[in-house]
Amino acid sequence: MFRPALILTTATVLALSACNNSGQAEAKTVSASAAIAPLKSNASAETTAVQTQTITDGLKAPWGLAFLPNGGYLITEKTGGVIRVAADGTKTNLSGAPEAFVASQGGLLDVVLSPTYATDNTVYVTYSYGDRNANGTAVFKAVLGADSLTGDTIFKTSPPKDTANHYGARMAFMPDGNFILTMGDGYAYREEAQSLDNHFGKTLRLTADGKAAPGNPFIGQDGALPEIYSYGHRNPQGLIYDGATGTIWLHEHGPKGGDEINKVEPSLNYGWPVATFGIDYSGAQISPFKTYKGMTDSIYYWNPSIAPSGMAIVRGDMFGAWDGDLLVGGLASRDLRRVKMEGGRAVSETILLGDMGLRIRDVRVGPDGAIYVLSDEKTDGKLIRVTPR
Ligand SMILES: [Ca+2]
Repeated sequence: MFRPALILTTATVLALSACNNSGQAEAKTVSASAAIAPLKSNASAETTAVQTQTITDGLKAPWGLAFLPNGGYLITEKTGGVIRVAADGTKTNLSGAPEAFVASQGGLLDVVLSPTYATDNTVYVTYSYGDRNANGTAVFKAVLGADSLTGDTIFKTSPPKDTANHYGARMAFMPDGNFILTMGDGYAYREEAQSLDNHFGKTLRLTADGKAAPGNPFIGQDGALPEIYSYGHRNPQGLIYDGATGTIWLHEHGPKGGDEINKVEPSLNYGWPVATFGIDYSGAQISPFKTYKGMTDSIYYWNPSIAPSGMAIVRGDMFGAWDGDLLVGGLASRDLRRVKMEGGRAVSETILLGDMGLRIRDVRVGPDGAIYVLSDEKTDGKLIRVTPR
């Protein structure tokens, strides 16, 4: 599938400009669902001292991290395998992992435990399926054995694309037993994020078996895919469900500038590529609009970009006043960001682990309350535990 994004973009912008009779293309239009304008990142150095401990290293571009009940870890390597790491750091490469299309941003991607893991050892792994000409994001459901995965692919995004970029691929389970899967815009298909007849630039809500979950907002709508939960996203590589508040938080890569944190709710349009604080990598304008009527604003954005990947929410006492704050890994910024939250809004941001200079691919809060990060090196990626000093 190929559609000329640049031409379509220009047409879209002209059409939207024609609709804006005020001529105030740069004016901040207050969206229907968010009366408060998004806050722009203005990060400062973290003042709380932390210490780090490397649990294991030598990982091949680690991408996703999950915690096993026995104190061990499951890690996906984008260019390697699915790895079980024992509490002491010993690694086991599991047999039976799905065969991924490994190129550029594709490979083995996220990993989460099923909510039913305690009784059935079920885990979920996302990966990029296909080949150079036709690929997308897939979900593999498997039973975890001592040194194996036994399972099947239960879902593939459609239609396939011919780029090796913007797979989304983060997963988060919700209390109803369904899970959210993010899908990127495929880089060359950004206009498709506004169309409901495809999976590009969407969040999808799926059952434990990979079907469209009952109650999804566009079920029964002509031309709309039933898996879609929200749309108008670019490339979301951070996703959490916060059980304490019942909130789905997502972050997504902007282009040059305009990385965003969004509060995800069903049926809403998050704007890409009509509304963005970013510009194209060439320096060209993507859209004259930063916000747009009927589309939902982010709560927070970065300009310049940090290239966010991985997300967690601090819950518990270990970090004191950080309870309820969001953590976001930075690839380009080579650090970890703590976004302080008050009443569902971002209020400030601090920079952690900047002295390590590591591209951070994933961040999670463990069952012990500590923060865990994966660093993105090609052959020496690390699992690092972060605790207060
Ligand atoms: Ca947006």
